[in-house]
Amino acid sequence: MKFRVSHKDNRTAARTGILETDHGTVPTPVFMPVGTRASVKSVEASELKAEQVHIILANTYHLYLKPGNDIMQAAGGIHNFMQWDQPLLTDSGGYQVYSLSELRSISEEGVRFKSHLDGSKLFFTPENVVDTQRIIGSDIMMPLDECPPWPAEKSYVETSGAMTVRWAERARSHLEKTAPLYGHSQALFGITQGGTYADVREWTTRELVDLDFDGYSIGGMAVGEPAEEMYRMLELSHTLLPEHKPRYLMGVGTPENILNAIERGVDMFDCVIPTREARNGRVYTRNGYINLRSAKFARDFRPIDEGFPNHVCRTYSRAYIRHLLNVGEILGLKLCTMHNISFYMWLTRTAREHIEQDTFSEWKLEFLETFNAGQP
Ligand code: PRF
Repeated sequence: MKFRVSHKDNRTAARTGILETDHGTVPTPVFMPVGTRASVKSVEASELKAEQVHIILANTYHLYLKPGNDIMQAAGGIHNFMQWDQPLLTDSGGYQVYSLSELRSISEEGVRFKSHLDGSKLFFTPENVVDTQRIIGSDIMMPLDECPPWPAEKSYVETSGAMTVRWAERARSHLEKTAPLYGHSQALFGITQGGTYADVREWTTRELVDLDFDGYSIGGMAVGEPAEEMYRMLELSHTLLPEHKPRYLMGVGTPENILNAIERGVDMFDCVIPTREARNGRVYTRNGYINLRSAKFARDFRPIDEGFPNHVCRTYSRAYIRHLLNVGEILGLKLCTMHNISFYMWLTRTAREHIEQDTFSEWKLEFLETFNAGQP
């Protein structure tokens, strides 16, 4: 994997770049739709491409449980399995173990937990999580980490952060003893932690930078802390992370969070918001979001967002999609999902264009003013 910064905004830390993988190049800043179980819910690979999606995310935890490593390897890896031939990033599963599974016990060796599917006992270590990601064959892998809750005692965040750094080191040395299985190369990022304690964040970041990863993920954010605290951590991270490596803010976020993070030097994002909300009928417009389940759209034959340049807005009305949702037709969920993905792709694409023209800040303010004014 290679990364090159192509343009730096002249007033903020925003930058555009190009991430090169063996499955193609990704312009940054980029949003990665979430395809946890090797599917961006209801949307095919060819449809993702049509919405100009460059890279998607999948999850080691879920894929390890089902279909399991045997089937994944027999399929020739995830790209082959799901027929997605573009870049793909996998999260390590650490975060999912904490949010989904029962009976976790964390030790220096790794994390013991019970599967949320059948209660079977499992054990993730920094080493076997790299092995599983070799089998999945993602272009970019994440090491096992621990994401502390917010708020958490400083002493806990310190101890946990130190262990995350040691786990990252173990992941790195194990990576060097293993090889890709399918002929394409696989990058490994480091994940910074430290919650909102500036000194712990700084310390974990410096340690990981010394280990020289292919890129850096900023973990432990968007877990309930005020947005201003997250922005403060991003400003700190910007001063510590090497300029020529990609930065990925994990699990973020709303359009506003994303633009504010881009302004602070972040290059990559993933979040379930656009796809999850779509399945509740919430769709994005440049004037804020609307809920298509509402009866007020029953006779509204306008598109979701008038003049928005995507397939769903060119083709269907609010009234039609509302009807589909209302009677439980699965096409309704799919059209909402495709629309929201395309909205997030438009958001990051437009951000890139404005960074290149040195007009990012003005555009951000203007976009947010219109977007927030329209909120219900
Ligand atoms: N670690 C990992 N995945 C994540 C996070 C993290 O801290 C977050 C934080 N919100 C989202 N996804 N491995």
